[in-house]
Amino acid sequence: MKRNMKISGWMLIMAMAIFSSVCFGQQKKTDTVAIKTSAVCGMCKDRIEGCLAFEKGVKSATLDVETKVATVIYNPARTSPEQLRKTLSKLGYDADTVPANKASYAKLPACCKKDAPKH
Ligand SMILES: [Cu+2]
Repeated sequence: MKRNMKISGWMLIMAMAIFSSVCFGQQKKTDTVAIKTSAVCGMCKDRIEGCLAFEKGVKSATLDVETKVATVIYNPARTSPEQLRKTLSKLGYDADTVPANKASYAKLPACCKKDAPKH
């Protein structure tokens, strides 16, 4: 019984060492990409930032409503700019040369559509 506890204690330390090295490894390897979107307003900003934040491999995402540029810090081992553009398209926004997915774009609130009258 005592011996088992000793072994499991060592295993716990080993597991923590592996886990922390994985975490540090991921923190080092990040890239930044700026993607031009068709975002219109603050709602678009929240939608895009909120969605990208949960995207696999994304460390952080910020959208500038003025320039419509989404700046994404990501782990290149887990995602790519192409993948991020696809995600934006699926959300209903243009992303650089990738046009917005038509069905998703149709579901956006009127004020968030790129061809909506200025408000
Ligand atoms: Cu909007």
